Amino acid sequence: MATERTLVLVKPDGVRHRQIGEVLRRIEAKGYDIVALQQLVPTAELLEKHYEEHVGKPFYGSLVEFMMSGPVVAAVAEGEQVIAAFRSLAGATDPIKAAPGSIRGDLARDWGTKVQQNVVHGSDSPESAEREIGLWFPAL
Ligand code: DAT
Ligand code: MG
Repeated sequence: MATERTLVLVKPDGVRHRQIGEVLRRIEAKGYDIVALQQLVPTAELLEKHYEEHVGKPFYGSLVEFMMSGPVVAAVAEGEQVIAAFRSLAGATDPIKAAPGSIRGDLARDWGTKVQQNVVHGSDSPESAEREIGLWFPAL
């Protein structure tokens, strides 16, 4: 058994399109527990820590601008191998390439040239999950 926790974000496009419930529904339908939940507009400081591996890349500025464009829902999901399982539920980073049936493949509406508007974030490893949960939920 490898019970894990992962950080899930419903990004501003998902909140704007009233997809919070649908994203959380898919996580619960897969058998995972939502153990923490909050809505907030993130600060540039929080995003710089969250996206530390992307600081300095060409898309970083527009990614942060987008992430601050409206409220984000942050959730912690828990269960067996939830980190990989949520990445699978989310689908490929580029919503145009994300398979039908995945969150990004089914729900992304604003794709066009904007890869960043891909509805959700999910941690990519146990180390990132621990670090990201600490940033978004310091009390956990
Ligand atoms: P993921 O969100 O699938 O973990 P990532 O960590 O590589 O993807 O990138 C973080 C976010 O940055 C991603 O959700 C969308 C945006 N992004 C990634 N690569 C990009 C690119 N080449 N151009 C524009 N935005 C990009
Ligand atoms: Mg990532």
